[in-house]
Amino acid sequence: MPLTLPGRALAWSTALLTTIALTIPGMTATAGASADTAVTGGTVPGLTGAAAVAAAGPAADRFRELRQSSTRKAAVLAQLHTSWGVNFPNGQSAGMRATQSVVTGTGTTTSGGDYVYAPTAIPAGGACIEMTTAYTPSGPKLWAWDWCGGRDTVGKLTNMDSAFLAAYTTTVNGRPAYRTDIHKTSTTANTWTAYLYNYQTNVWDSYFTSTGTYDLPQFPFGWDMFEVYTSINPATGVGYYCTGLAGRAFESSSIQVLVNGVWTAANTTNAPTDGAVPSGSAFDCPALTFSVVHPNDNWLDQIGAPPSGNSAEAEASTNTLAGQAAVRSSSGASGGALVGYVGNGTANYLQFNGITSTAGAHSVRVYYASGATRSMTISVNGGTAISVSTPSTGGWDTVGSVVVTLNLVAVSNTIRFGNPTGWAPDFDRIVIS
Ligand SMILES: [Ca+2]
Repeated sequence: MPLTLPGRALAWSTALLTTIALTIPGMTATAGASADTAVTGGTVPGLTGAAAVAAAGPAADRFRELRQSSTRKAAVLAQLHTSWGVNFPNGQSAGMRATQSVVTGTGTTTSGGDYVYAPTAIPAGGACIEMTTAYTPSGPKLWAWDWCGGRDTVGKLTNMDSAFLAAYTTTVNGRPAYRTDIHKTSTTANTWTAYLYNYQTNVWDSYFTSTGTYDLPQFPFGWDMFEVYTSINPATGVGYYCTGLAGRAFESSSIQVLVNGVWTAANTTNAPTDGAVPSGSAFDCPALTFSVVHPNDNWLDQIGAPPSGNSAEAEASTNTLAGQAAVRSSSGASGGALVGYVGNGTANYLQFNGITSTAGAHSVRVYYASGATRSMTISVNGGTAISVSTPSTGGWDTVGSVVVTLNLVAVSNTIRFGNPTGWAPDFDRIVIS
C-alpha cells in the first residue's frame, strides 16, 4: 500500500506574492475547517447495483482479482500488479479521511489493458468500503468498493465528469481533488459509510453504506495508496500507463485517521509507509517518482515532469550559490542533491538564473528539506524580498514543498532565496506552473 499527504493554505498578499499554499501536514488546503465538520447533506449522484457493476466493466474484474489471489486469472498473473503508499494498522485507528487528487482533461483513458487505481483508500478495522479513483479504458471513475458480506464488487460508481468536478472537487496543490471520509456508522454492526465533501453546499454528502463481515482478513490493515495493473508496451519498453499518463500527478493529502473518536493527522505510527520509497522501474515506469511530502499524511506520485511545469534543480550549475551556500548529496532529493547553508546573513543565498516564463503571476512550488521550522526570503529579478515560512518536513533528507505565487516577466527571470536573519531550509528544486 502507498502513502499520502495533503496541503494547507495560507493567505498572503504583497506586490510580489499573492497566495501561498503550504504542503505541510496538518492543514486542509482549500477545504478549510468546514470540511472537517461531520454534517451530512444529500447523496452523491452515481450508479448502484448492476448498473454500477456494468459501468465499471473489466476494471472491476481486475480490481477484484488483485485482492483475491486464489481467483486470479492468467491474464492478471501475466501483468504487473503493484502498489505503494501508507497503511493503517488495525487497532491504531477506525476511520480515515483524505483529500484525493483527480486527473482531468485528455489522456485520462488507459490503454493496453492497464488500470491505475490512485489514490485508493480504505480505513483500518475491517472497513467495508474502499474509495477508489480509477483510470480505466473507459475513462476515469470514482467508486466505492464493497468488501463485506461476500459481495466484493463495486457498490457505487460515479463518472468523474464536469458535474462531479464542480460539486465535489476543489483545487489543492494546483490540481482538482475530492475529500472523502470513511468511518463506521453503527456501533452494533460492522456498518460503514463513505462521504464526499460537497464544495457547493459545504457539507458532507453520503456516498455509500455497507455492512457485514469483512472479506479480506488476510489484510489486517487499511491503506491509502497508488496501485497499478500494467504490462509493458513493446514499442516503448515501459508500461502503457507510463506513457498515457505522462506528466500526471497522483496525490493524497491531509490524511487523517479516527483515533479514539478524534480525527488525527496520519503519522508514522498510525499510517506507516509500505516500506521504502520505491523506484519507478519497479512499477514498469522509470519516470514515475514517489515522494512523502510530509510523514505520513501526504504522498505525491508524479510521472515525469508536469506538462506545463518548468522544473529547475537548486544544485544546477547555472545557479548562483553565494557565500557559504553549497550543494550536498541527499538520496531523497530530486537529482540526489540539495543546496544548504543558505541564509544567516545576506551573503549566503541561492539564485536561480534564466528561469524562462511568460509574463504574469505563476504558481511556483518550492521543494525543500528541513528538520526544523525555518523561513526563507524570495526575490524575483532583484525586487523586494518577501518572507515565507517553511515548516519542518520531518528531516533533513525529507523533501516537502510550499507553493507561492510569483509575478514573473517574459522571458528570463532570476529567483533568489535567502534569509538575512536566520538559516533557510535546504533547497531541492522549484517548479513553475
Ligand atoms: Ca535537487
